[in-house]
Amino acid sequence: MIRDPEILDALLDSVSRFVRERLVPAEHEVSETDEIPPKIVEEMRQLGLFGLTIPEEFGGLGLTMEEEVRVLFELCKTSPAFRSIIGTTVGIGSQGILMDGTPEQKAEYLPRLATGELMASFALTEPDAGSDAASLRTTAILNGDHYVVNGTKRFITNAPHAGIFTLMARTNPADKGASGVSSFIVDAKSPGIILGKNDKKMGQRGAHTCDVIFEDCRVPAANLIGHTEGRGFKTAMKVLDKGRIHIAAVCVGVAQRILDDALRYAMERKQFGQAIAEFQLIQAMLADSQTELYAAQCMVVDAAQRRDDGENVSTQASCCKLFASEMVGRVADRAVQILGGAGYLADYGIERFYRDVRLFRLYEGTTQIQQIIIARNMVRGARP
Ligand code: COS
Repeated sequence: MIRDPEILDALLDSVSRFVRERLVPAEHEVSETDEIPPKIVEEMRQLGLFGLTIPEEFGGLGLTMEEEVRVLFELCKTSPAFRSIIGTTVGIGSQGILMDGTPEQKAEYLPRLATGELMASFALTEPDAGSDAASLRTTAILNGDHYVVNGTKRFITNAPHAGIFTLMARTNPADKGASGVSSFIVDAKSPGIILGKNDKKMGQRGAHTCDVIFEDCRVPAANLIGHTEGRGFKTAMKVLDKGRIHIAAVCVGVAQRILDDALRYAMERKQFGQAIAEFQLIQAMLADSQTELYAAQCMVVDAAQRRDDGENVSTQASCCKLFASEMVGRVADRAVQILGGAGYLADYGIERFYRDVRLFRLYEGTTQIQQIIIARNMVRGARP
């Protein structure tokens, strides 16, 4: 749902200009230093990028899902590490508070998340609970007016920058399933939180992940999201439904950038006396990429519109995440092929995208988890 096309167009224009003038020129530096320059992060704050999804009453831009994906199509025509620094605050880190938090919790945290003063991280995954998220073992045991948290969270995006964690932990250790899990807002500065070393990753340099270890960390009972135990897994699943459309939109943006670069190269590069873009075997790779990119874009916009209309989009979100993340992998692979030897060299940037996009098929649910969700929903829906 687009509320005001003129305001949205102005936002899309300023994001697009910011990407062209500030982010694209900084890509190489970010990949070399593994850090987004603080000045750029500050400019992202000024542009309101940390508050894209937080309602206006809490100081954000309150974008609808359709508006959000259209912003992401523009914002992601650059290294995905730039999206990652706002991603957990805009997405999985804040949405649990927005969806299931009490009015007091929203009023306390959302305004500071919207300005980017506070960054949020989503702490679900553990060393032994990845795809099987409901088996998580971190415990949060009520002791007076505090919960005492013990356990280890793994691969936590933006943990080194986080002001708060949206934490999923087991409040009822006797219940080993989803209904024993609750969600909390945890101040990252709380005593008893230890951050592991930054993970060394295949790609997305500039985006940081690490372990978050809780050792007798005391979390005020008032920080239990929605003041209701046993609802944390459902909160996480609802957050991920939205997050998967968000990631699919990211894939579309990055794929567009990769394809633009590959097309430009194919039109400039001459072999056998003409631009390689004139050869039909190159054209086939360009055309297949354009077709799949267009399909993914249409899916993402459709799922976003359905979500804005209040539909349950669990299936569509997984379809989008599955298709768009696989699509961007194929587009990146063909781009390397079109650039040939240059595609394998760091100087041309395509090999960096090739490594960066590999993550999209893994996080916020692997392709195989999306297949399971889609098929399960189909079977459930078809039962009499
Ligand atoms: N929205 C709301 N509620 C949901 C939901 C959704 N999208 N999906 C599941 N639930 C509810 C179910 O309805 C069920 O509630 P009831 O017991 O009241 O019926 C409860 O949550 C448990 O659901 P389910 O039985 O389906 O859980 P499973 O353990 O079988 O697994 C999957 C569910 C595999 C879908 C889940 O573990 C998953 O998404 N795994 C991937 C995790 C992931 O993406 N990790 C990435 C980390 S973030 S970077």
